[in-house]
Amino acid sequence: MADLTTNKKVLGWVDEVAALCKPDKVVWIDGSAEQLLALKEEAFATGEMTELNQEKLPGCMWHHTAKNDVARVENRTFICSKKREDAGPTNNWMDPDEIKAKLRPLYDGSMKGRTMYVIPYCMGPIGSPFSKVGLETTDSIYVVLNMDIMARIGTRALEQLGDSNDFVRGMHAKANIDEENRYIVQFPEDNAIWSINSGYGGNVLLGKKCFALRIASYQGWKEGWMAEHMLILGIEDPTGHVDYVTGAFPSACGKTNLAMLIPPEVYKKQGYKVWTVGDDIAWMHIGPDGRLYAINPESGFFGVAPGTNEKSNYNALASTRKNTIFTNVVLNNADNTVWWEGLDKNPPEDATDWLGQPWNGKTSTEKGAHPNSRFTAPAGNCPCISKEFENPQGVPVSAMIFGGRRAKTAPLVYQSFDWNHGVFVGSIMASETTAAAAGAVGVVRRDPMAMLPFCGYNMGDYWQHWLDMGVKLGDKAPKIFNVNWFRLDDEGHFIWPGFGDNMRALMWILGRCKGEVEAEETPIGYLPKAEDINIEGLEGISLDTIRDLLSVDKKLWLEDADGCEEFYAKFGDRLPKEIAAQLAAQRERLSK
Ligand code: OXD
Ligand code: MN
Repeated sequence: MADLTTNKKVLGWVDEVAALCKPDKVVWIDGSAEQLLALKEEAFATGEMTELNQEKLPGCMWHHTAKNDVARVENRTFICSKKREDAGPTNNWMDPDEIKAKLRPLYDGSMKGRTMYVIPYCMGPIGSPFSKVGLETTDSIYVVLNMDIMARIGTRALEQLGDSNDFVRGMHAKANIDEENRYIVQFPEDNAIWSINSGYGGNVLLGKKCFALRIASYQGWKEGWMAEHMLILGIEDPTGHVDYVTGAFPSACGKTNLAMLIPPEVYKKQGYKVWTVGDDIAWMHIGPDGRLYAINPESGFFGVAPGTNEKSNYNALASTRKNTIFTNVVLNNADNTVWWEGLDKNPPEDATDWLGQPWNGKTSTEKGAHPNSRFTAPAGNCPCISKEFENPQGVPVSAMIFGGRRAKTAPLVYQSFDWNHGVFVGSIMASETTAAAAGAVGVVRRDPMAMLPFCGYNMGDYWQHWLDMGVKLGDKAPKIFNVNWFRLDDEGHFIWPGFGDNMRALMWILGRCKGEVEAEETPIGYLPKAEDINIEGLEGISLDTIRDLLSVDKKLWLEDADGCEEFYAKFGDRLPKEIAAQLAAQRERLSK
């Protein structure tokens, strides 16, 4: 097959990868409908993918991974900068030459008897000055078909690249899906990613976490922009004006749900609407007017299936009704559709579970779908996709929100005093483990800006980069907030209803951005007055409940400050002085 480009750097790199992996043939992915259709047919024929009911779920497919290959593997993920201290204390590190020497034999000949696909892809809208190109080589049709949903692939990506050498070189090989030899390695200084022995999305769709967060966060630092683990949403008011908000939450804290929320009746009847620009990643640049603008580098959603239903996230479910890949969910043999825990109360009897085994949902005591089973759905399917989704300049950001799962400490919503205090608020972000997940309840995992597994360089330098961006943005900087949907009552029940009702906190946030609503100054930041959170139409929530949700327990916050100090200590002299000063100042305010 003919090469798709004359870019010598691209051709040279593809030759090198082919010489190492030794595939029987090399196929360039041009992204055409015919080529993708032929690949689907091939995957159906080999059993790699299963075609679903084409009347009920047109264009949809089912796939299951190996049992040992169902999630991102943080302990096998490396940031291989030349110097260990440039990866920082929160990343695994190995010397780049050493790890290459260790992994090369694993790649060597791993594609014998297989085809190597070369996928050119563009992260961000084609034609945007903020988009970036990558190439991924892989021996997996599943990867090709997922990349087609998650990124703009094929000839158009190569056209975006032109003769430039500025592309991320991503080398994936399934090899034997051997857990012991699974490695997800980023070389930020070389624009390169090596991923081997996995077929799970987060490890192998290299445009996503590996490039758009780990490599891009490093690029953003060097080039003066930001790559963040953030959703992007727009709130349209009854006059048609849209304000945009980004939000960083650790994995499994409801980013996709917040990004696609349906306003409660009280706002809907006034004409408010919510539009989704992105559900996972935001790339942000300072625009000509000095404001911060965000694009979503992805073109699809790689969402968690279990718990997604008509009520919890109508828009996400609707997004999966066509041209979607389902991974590790239940296959309903009766009508060749899919099911997962939390979809409805009617599990299929004649089914295949995520391991590919016969499964009866009415009698089985085992789960049919893996808890981390996924849908890969085109963003264009989403009923509330923003009309700015393809805007090459992105959308202006009015507010940034941080949030985690905190049973007691963090109030429903609060605003930082200013940008630097907001960076501090992001740096102390944490999420508590739940009884279901870990056993020990309330164990705090620090996850600054929700970037712990995704920051491609020393997190101390990353905080300094945030502080520097604040200086550049000056009074045009977005306002920074923190939210917590997960406060528990004494019986361990969630107090706040969450989901669409989170709009009530977003409306306070927008009110603050516009200077329309007052706040109480507290040691941790500006808090709403209880009566400024709209509770019209909320059952079982009174002003007293809101007061409770907004309470700040100084003792708990001081204890938390000790945890922050311990965490900060790991960074030594890479901890920005300003961040240490913010913690000291907060402690002092709390001790008064
Ligand atoms: C994640 C994801 O793990 O988005 O954060 O898949
Ligand atoms: Mn994520």
